[in-house]
Amino acid sequence: MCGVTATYFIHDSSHNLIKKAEGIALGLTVGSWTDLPLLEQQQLKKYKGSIISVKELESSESSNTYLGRKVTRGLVKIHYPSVNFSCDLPAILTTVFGKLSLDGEIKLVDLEFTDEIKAAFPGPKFGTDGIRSLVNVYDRPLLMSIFKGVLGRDLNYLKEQLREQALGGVDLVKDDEILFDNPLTPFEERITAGKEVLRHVYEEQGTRTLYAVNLSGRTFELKEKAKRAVELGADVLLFNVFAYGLDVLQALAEDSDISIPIMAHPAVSGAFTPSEFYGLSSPLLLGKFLRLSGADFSLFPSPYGSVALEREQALGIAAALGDKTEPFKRTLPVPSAGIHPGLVPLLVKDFGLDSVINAGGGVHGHPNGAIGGGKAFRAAIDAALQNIPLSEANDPFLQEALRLWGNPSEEVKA
Ligand code: 1AE
Repeated sequence: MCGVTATYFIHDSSHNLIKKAEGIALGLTVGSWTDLPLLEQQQLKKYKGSIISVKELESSESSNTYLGRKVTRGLVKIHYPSVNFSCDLPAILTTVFGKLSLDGEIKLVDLEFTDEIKAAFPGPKFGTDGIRSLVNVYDRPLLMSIFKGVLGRDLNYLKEQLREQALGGVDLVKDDEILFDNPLTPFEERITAGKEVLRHVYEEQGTRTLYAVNLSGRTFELKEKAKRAVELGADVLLFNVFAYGLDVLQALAEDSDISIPIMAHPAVSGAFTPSEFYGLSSPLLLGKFLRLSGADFSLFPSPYGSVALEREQALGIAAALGDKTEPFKRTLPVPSAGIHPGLVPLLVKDFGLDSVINAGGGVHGHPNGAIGGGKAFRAAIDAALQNIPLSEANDPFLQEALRLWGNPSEEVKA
């Protein structure tokens, strides 16, 4: 059966999940079914959606209270034949969750693709292994920091901030996602200035840091801009994919001239994912779809920081990004937001070696500045990998960070 199979989480007020499932399978494919003459029914058969399963779940008092009425909850799986759509996410999403996304308490939790359909998608160009060879780090999670407080600042300020971050020993530095092309720090100049700074740091201390520049602007200008970035020697492109659309990411990832990794930022994705009742699941949007569309990195809120995601959801994203049964390179998970060194053991335990520890405030807010922040994180990563409690790690920068922000990994154990 070639096509896609959608899993929906439904809260149904009419208490008839089978009828609801039939309505979806018909409504999103051939429209009305039983009212049509037999001949037409035969002609339409190959386009009809089919119900794969309907599973009723235990009722939930909190859901009933929240919705103000008693509902039946359930998981419904429906298969849509591939003859109905062209092999692109806009067509597939409109098929499985177009009008349906507007129709009451229904959430798209998963979408399974057959191999023929997967073959139409690029997946990451570099993936986890490719990124590791670019930074030449194979035995620990990578460390990334974020420019902060750079709006209204000039190139010299950015250069100094980049230098400090790199001297702290981070593997990557990314633009803040809210830094767009602007007269003080134009896109192209950020790239050339960034290269020069990072070359100097490499010459001084032998550590290599990559810079992810924010690819921004109007959709139809992005490809040319990305190619120019490659010509100028950019390392990585940061991309606010959900402000544009997954198909735009795919178009960038598929272009062989855009020969550098793409880092997907989750900005705007919170408009689609957090509700239990509506939207799309985080593992689907920030995991499966981003990987399919070609993101080399996926940023998402960790379960622990300032903007936290439920742990199960965050782990689900990472599982989708790294699922080895998929025919794509793996995407690096980047659990983020409000991360400080005291959280490193929890992140390493949850997301493993093949992940990126990412922090803005947790690097720049260190009492010894961004250099101290980077060093504190590197010491925390080393300790976590050796199973040494952070409080016992012999590193002054790390101990300073723990005094400032705490040490939740040991508080949890106690
Ligand atoms: C979920 C994305 C996190 C991000 O982009 C960002 O800027 C985090 O900043 P901090 O680490 O919370 O200061």
